Amino acid sequence: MVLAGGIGGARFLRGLKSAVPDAEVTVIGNTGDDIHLFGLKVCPDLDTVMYTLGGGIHEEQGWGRADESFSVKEELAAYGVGPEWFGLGDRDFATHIVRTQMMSAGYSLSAVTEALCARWQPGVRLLPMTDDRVETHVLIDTADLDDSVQGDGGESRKAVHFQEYWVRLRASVDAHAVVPVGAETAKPAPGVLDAIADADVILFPPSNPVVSVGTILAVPGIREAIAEAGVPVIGLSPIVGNAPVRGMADKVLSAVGVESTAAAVAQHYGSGLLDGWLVDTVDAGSTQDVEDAGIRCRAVPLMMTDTQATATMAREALALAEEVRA
Ligand code: FO1
Repeated sequence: MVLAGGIGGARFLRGLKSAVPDAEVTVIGNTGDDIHLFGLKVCPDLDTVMYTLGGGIHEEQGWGRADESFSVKEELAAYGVGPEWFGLGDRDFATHIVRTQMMSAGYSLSAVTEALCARWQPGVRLLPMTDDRVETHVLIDTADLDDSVQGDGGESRKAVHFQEYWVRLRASVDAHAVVPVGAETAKPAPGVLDAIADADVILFPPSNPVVSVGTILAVPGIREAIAEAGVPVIGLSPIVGNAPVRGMADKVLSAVGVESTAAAVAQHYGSGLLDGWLVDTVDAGSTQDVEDAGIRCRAVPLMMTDTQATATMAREALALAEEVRA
């Protein structure tokens, strides 16, 4: 079982599938990044996993569809309808239309995700963390914004949707808090707690520990179920050499008071949750700190440069799982 955010989680899963092609893999996907745009429900992380494993992803970008065009977005812009900062392509739009249509007809997000996956055949069972609406918001200082993105004026702090923080602002201003709005009353989606209870091993890919894995763990019952599953829980550090491998994880880590180091992220999850942690070889010096925190730790190459390198990482994670199980 794997908890996954977007690009990092999806690429890790591709390596895992390559390493153990016959394994039954259930993925719990983050839905805190979801956003409603143009009356449509967009689920970036679920779609990134689905497209990546289903062969439809834009490889260089890591999100959205390959061979994409943007006629709909351009036509909307011609009507003055935005946001112009979020790149929804024509092919991608079809996914959001199908999802929204099914949800308007009364289907749950998990039922819709299953229907979308019937087309993409990702080779994993992809479950949203919850069928309830959860939206990650980021608290920022309006004084930090330049004029082009100023708020209405007056207020000094405001909460923006995670996508606005990530894509529009490029995480260029400090995040003072990250709040998964709605998580506290959300219920795990059908199948999520059973998948955790039935798992042989639980993996945290090198996804963002705050806005990806952290949001999944914020759904009441999920963290507890993982801690009590009685199987090895192994994570891979998204921080290599004190910087995020990709993305801007350091920005949101500081919002929750966690240093951008591989050891600090392991301690943030804690030994109550994690049994094992992989750090990159450049961070080999920090393995003792992690072990001192009660988490078995190994240093191995953690750059997901291609599927083969990622498959090797997945094998290392599974080997560490066997080591802690023994
Ligand atoms: N990321 C960007 O940097 N710019 C975009 O315009 C953008 C659009 C987008 C549309 C659909 C989708 O599924 C993902 C998209 N992403 C875009 C990626 C996304 O914002 C984030 O990387 C994830 O939410 C973080 O996991």
